[in-house]
Amino acid sequence: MYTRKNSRNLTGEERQRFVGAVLELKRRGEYDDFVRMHIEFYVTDGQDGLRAAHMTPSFFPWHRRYLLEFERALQRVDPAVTVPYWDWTADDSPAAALWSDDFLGGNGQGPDQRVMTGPFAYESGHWKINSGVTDREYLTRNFGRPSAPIALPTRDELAWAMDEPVYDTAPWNSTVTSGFRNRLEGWLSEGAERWRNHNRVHRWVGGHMLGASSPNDPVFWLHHSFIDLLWDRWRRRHPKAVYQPSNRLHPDDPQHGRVISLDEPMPPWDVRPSELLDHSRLYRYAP
Ligand code: CU1
Ligand code: CU1
Repeated sequence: MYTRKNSRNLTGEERQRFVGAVLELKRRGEYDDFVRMHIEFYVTDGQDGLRAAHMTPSFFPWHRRYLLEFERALQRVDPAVTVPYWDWTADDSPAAALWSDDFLGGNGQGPDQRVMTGPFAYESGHWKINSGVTDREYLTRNFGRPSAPIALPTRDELAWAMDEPVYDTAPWNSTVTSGFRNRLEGWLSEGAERWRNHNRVHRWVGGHMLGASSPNDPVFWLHHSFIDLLWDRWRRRHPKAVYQPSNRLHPDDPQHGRVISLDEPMPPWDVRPSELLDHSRLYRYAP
């Protein structure tokens, strides 16, 4: 049993050990295995096949297990390390301590949006992008997308998702407009407000955080640690709500074979969403 802390409360030593363990996984090649897994499971509505990770009810349990695998890898390097979380409703600007030189480094600079500061700058010599969706070898960020500015989600925007009492609803994809899952995952509506909550944060950081290879930016893990915390918070607020779909979809359902119900195994681990609902024996979140 261990604790995941708010990233703003990490001591200097805790930051250093988290960064050190991430860099060691990168050096060993294990980090890029995680990036490749995320690319492999980035299946959208427009594609065929099972959607285990995105645009799907199992968005939360899939990422919970993915984070646990990453955290176990970090802990094989340094048993004291856990994945901190980034509360982007509070630390909502480029001035947040998260982006300091001894933690995740700062914004991308220049026309190529290259990260130039901190341990994940290309010039540090330890962070070469090997599995991206482009052939750029340096990490990129573009905070707030200045060409068409967006802000991080506010508390009210997050509350709009957290207040929703139903977990998810048919057709279980990116188009559903009700249900907690897509209100937090954030594939909704059109225009300026198109990207909500979880997706908005990927858009706000920009650069590598935009696409299937988003775990190339280590902030991915801190973002998804907060998403995992929010799933907990939602379950406590709606104790009668259940994971949906709770039963296998009928073979005539157009989403049959495309989404994972409560007791169907989730690749690549063959773990069921029902086995991932309660993590209280493994870890907790510090307030
Ligand atoms: Cu993901
Ligand atoms: Cu994400």
